[in-house]
Amino acid sequence: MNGLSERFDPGFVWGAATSAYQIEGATSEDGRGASIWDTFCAQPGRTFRADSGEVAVDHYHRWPEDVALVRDLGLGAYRFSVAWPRIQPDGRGPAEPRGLAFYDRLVDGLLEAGIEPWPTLYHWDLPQALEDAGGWPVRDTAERFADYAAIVADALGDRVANWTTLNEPWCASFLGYGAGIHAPGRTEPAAALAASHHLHLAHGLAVPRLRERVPGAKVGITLNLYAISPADDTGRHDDAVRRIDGLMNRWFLDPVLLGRYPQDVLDDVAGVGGTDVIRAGDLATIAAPLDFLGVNYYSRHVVAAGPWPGASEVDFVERDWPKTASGWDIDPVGLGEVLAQVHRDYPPLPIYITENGAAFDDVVGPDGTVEDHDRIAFVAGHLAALADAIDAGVDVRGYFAWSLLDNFEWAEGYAKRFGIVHVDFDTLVRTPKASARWFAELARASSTKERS
Ligand code: IFM
Repeated sequence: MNGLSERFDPGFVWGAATSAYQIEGATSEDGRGASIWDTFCAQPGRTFRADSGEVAVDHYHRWPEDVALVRDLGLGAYRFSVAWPRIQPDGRGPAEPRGLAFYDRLVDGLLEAGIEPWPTLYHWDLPQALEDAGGWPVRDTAERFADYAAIVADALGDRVANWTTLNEPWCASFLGYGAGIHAPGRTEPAAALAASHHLHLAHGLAVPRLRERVPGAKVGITLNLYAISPADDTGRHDDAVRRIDGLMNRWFLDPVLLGRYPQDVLDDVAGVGGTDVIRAGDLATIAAPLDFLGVNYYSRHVVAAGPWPGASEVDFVERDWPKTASGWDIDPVGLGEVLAQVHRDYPPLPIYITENGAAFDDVVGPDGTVEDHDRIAFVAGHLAALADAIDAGVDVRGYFAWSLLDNFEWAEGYAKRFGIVHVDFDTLVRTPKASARWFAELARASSTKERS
């Protein structure tokens, strides 16, 4: 382990992460309503091989086995998401007791196993009924989210301390309503911007509702942040860097942590529309004080000015660089850059890496094992960069591997395996990969400070 474990404090949180739609399955059980992902997956051509989360990895029924896996790996924390359509099938109104009971059992099971539950309230599975009423581009969705957050807090707040409102609002808004490659599959740039604002508002409205109900709650939000760099150092591409950093990082960091949208991005998108939904007072709500920032880091984008002088287009440059099976550059240095940016430009706040990991084309050996040394190298490289950032003064307190299990990778269906635990998608048998054993040993050695 080359001394890696010794670079983290004994109190550092080691965990693994999942999300509801990617693992639960049982989409029609116990009163669950339809989500935008059920609808999206049913539309031809939206996901690889028309895959969906209908069965996923059947975590809804196999959760005791999955909790036991986390326990056996010796991880202290498990990050999961609550499916809004299980709690309020139509996104509004009274709670569905069977949906709440599922998370109740899960939280109890985690605590009995000595694992800290880290729920996220929204990981992209909006109730379809709310999308039918306009979805995230409509302000009412933010109000409905705050009500839903209050219901979950009332049910679990006596046992759950760490709460994350949203996972990756960039994906939910820009991929879902702009690029259309995620549910609900809309390609309306103005709606994407409006959606991003209402996601921020939903977060800001939910924070006090959580705090009222859960004394001592630690509340945060998870953002996916990217390292952005220019295609060369001539200075010609610096404005492309500014634009993309603005849209991918600062558009989400600034409102939540500074209480304002970046003026340069507002100027960039002035002709797009959608920002007229921002009302006086919204930003004060959105900037509700937080206890932590969740950072999901996967890769870097290298950008270049578009071909026409003076035009605003940006090219994303393909580098000849080692890549994951998702085609993403393996760039641990970027994690350090992202953390340095947050540290430099925003008020101090504890940070947790709530996701980091990689898809690789895992090979199952004749004995059923998966020797995923590429994934071990990926995680080790990122943890070394993380330790450097901590040494440089960034307050990072935990790391969650994405993902505990191979699962439904959204538009990529089951083609991309991110798990540290292999899942046979036919039999649903779980088998820890070499990376799980390595990660468990690192967590154990770090927590006990024994030499690895
Ligand atoms: O699988 C996703 C997860 O749902 C959100 N963050 C990125 C992961 C890998 O694409």
